[in-house]
Amino acid sequence: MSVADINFQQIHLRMRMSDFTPRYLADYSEANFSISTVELTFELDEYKTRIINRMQMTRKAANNQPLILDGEHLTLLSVSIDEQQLLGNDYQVSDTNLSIVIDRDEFSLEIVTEINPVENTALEGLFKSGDAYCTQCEAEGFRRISYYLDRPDIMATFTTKVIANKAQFPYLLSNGNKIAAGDLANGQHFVQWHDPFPKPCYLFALVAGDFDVLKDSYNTSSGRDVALEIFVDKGNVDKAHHAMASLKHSMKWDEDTFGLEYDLDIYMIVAVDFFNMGAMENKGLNVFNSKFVLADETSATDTDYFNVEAVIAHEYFHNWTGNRVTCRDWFQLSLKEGLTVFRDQQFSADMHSAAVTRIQNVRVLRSLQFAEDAGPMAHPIRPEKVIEMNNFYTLTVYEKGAEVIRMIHTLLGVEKFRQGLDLYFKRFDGMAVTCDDFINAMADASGVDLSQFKHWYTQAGTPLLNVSESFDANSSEYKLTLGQASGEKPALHIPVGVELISLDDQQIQSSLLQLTEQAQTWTFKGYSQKPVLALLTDFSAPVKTQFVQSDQDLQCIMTRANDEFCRWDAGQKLLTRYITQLMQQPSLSLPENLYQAFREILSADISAAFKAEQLTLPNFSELADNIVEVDPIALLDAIDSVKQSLAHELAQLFLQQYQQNVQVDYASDGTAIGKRALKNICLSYLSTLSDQQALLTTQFQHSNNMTDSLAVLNCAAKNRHENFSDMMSGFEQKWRDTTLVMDKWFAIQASVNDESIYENLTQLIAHPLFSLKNPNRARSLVGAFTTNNPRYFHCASGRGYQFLIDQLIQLNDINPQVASRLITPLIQFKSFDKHRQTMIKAKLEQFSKQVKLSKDLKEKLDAALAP
Ligand code: B3K
Ligand code: ZN
Repeated sequence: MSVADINFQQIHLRMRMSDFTPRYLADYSEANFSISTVELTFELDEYKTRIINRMQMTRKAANNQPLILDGEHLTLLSVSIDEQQLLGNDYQVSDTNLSIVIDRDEFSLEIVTEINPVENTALEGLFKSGDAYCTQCEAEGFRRISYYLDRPDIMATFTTKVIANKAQFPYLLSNGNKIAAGDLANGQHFVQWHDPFPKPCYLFALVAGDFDVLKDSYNTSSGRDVALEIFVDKGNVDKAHHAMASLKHSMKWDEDTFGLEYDLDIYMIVAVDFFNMGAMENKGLNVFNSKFVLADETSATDTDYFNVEAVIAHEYFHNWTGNRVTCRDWFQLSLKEGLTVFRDQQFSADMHSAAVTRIQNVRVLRSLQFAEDAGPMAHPIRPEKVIEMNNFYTLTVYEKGAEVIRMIHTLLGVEKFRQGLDLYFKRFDGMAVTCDDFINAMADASGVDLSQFKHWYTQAGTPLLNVSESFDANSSEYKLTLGQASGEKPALHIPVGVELISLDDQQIQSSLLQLTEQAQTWTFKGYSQKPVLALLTDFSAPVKTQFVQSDQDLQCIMTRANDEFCRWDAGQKLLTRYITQLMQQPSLSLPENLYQAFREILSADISAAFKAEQLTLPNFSELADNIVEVDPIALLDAIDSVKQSLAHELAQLFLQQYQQNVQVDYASDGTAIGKRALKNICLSYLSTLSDQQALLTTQFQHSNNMTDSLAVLNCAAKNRHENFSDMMSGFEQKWRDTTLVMDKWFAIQASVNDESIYENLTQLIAHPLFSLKNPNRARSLVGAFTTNNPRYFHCASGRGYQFLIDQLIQLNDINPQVASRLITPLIQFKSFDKHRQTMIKAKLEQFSKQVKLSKDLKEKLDAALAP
C-alpha cells in the first residue's frame, strides 16, 4: 500500500462522519497549509457559472498530510498543480471536501468549478437577487463557490476578475480597488479588482447587476479622499440619501471616538432584496438587505430610519473590528460581533438620546436574549460546540456579547478602554485572533485585572443577582448585600452601578460596586432613614435581579433617580407587578398609585421620546420571561386589561398629549421623532376605547408619513377597527409595487387579532406577491404572525403552531437559515404551560420525523427534544 493509499483511507474515514458531527472549540488546530494569494475568475451565467480559482499555497507542517479543501454544492471541472492538470485518481471528491495528496511545499493550485446561482435558494455563496448576482460568504458560504480552506484564520490577498454580459450587468463589483476593465467578444465585458488587505474568504464579495448609484466622497482625518457609492435598484436612488449620510456620520464618529480611519480608496454598499440577514461587512463592498438602506418618509418609519443608520454604522465599524482584526475560528465570533454591536450602540447613543437608545437595547436583550439563555440553545458568548455555524449568529453572541464589552468599558472607564483598543490594534492588526487576545490587550493596557472577568465568556445563562438591604437607625448605616447564585460555576466579576436616594435631604449618592465574590456587603453611612436603592444604573450588567421593592420605593425611583434607565425600569417593574397579579386574579382592579404614577409621567416635563418609553408597557416576551410555565393567553388578557384600564381612567390626559404632539408638517429631527412616538403611544391606548375610534380614521387620512400610517394600521389590526379592511386595501393599492412597504402590509395582515386569522393566513400564502423564497417576505408573514400575534399563535387548539410547522417544512428545503430563525418560539416551549409544552413537543417530534432535516433545524430540534 502506498503512502497515498493510506492517506486516502484516512480521508474516507473523515468523510463518513455525518454532517451532524459537532465541532469543538477545544479541538482547534492550525491548518496544514496556508494560502498567500487567490486569483479568481468568474464567468457569470444563471445556471452554469464557471469559477477559476488559482491559489498560491505553502505547506506549513512538515508532514505528508493531504490537502483537504472545503467545498459544497460544486461541480468540479478540473484540478491542476503548477500548471499540470491532475487525473481523476490523484484526488478525491465528496459532498463536502476535495482531498489531494501533494508532495510539494510551495505550489500553485488551480481549481475550476461550476455552480448554479439560480437554484441557490439558500442564499449562501453566489446567488441571484432579482436580476442581480450577489454573494454571501460568512460564515461558510465561500465553499459553495470554490474548493478552499474555508476558515477565518486563512488570510490571503484576492484578485477577482468578473466576466458577464455588458448590457445586462453594467456593474461588476468585488472587493478592493478596480485595476482593469474592458470589453470582450459577444457583448461580454470584464472588470478586475484587487484587494491589498489579506482577508479570510468569508469577507469575499461579488456583485453584478444594473443599478442606480448614489455617489459621494469622504475626506478622512488624515486628508485622503474616499469615494462612497451606494448601489440600489433602478428608481430608488432618492431613498439612499439617509444611508449615505449615516455612512459619513459613522466614518467621522469612528475617527473622533477611536481614532480609526477607513483604509481603501472606495467604499461600496449594494442593496438587494433577497438576503438572509441585515447586511454583510465584506471588505470595501458591503452587501445590504435593502430594508437597511432604502428610506424616505413616505415609505419608511422612524424606526426604519434608526435601523438603517445603526446597520450602516455596524457594517462600517467592522472594517476595523472584524476585517482588519478578525476571528481565529468561528467560536470567537463575539470577538467581532459583540465588540461591533457595542460600537454601533455607542454611536446610536451619541446620535440620539443616550437614555432612550439604552432602554431600547435593554428591551431587546431582556425580551429575546434572556429567552434564548433560558432555552435549549443556550450557549456562552463564546460557544464551545457547534454543528451549524449559522445557528450561532445569536442574540447571545451579538447582544450579550455587546453587554460584556460594555462591562469592560464600565470597569476601565472611557480613557483606559480606548488605550486597550489601541493596544489591541497595535498587537493584532492583520491577524486572526481570539477573545482572550482581546481581553489580554484590554487588561495589559489598563492595568485592570480581568482574569476573573473572563468567566463571562464561558458561562451560558442569565446570572441572577440576589439583593438584600438592612438599615440601622442607631448607627445611621445602610447595608447592601449582593449575591450571585452561581452554584458550581465560578463567581463572575459584575459591575453594579447603584444610586442611593436619601429621603432626608434629597441627595443622591452614586457608586460603582464590583461584585466578585458569591456574596458581598457594602456599608453606607450617614442616613437617618433607609435610603431608596436604584440598582443597575444604565443597566450595568446583563443580569436578572431578585429584589422586591415597595411600590413607594419604585415610585420614588421613577421620579427622583438621576439615572434615566433606572427611572424607566422602576416603572416597568411596577407595571410587571400589576400585570402578573392580574393574571392570578383577573377581577382585581388597578391601584390608585399606578394611575397616579401614569398621571405624573403624562404631565411630566421630560422629553417626548423618553415619555413614550415610560408609557410603553413591557411586552409579551419580557413579561413571559418572569413567569414560570406561563399561560400565554392569561398573560395577554392581563396585558390588555391593564392597558384598557389605563386608557379608560386617563383618557383625557392621553388625548391631551395626543393632540399636543400632532405635527402638521413632517420633520425628521429628534424632537419630531420623539413627538410622533409619544403621539402614537397615546393613540395605541386610546384605540382600545370604543368612543375614540375616529382618531384612527382621521390620523390615517391626514398622515404624511409611514410612521403615522403604520401606527394606525397596527392599532386597527389589534382592535378590529371597522375600517381596517378598507384601509388595508387602499394601502395595498398604493404600495403594491414597493417591496419593503408590502412587507409591512403582510406583517400587519399577520397580526390581525381575530379568529379569522387562520383563513387569512392561508389566503396570504397564496397572494401573488407572497413567496417563501424571499426571506424578508417569509419573515414578514410567518415571523410577524408568531411574534406580533401571540394570542392566535398560542391558541390552545394548536392551529398557530401547526401553521408555523407547515411553513418550516417548506423552508427546510428552500432556505434552512431562515427556517432555523423562525422556529425559535417553538423550541422554547418549556417556558409555556404544560398543555402547550406537550402539544408543541409532539408537533416537533412529528416534524423531525416527517422531513429530512437540514443541519440548521436538526441541531435545534435535537437540543429542544433532548430528554
Ligand atoms: N457578519 C454578518 C452576519 C453574517 C451572518 C451569517 N449567517 C453581519 C454582521 O453581523 O454585521
Ligand atoms: Zn456584525
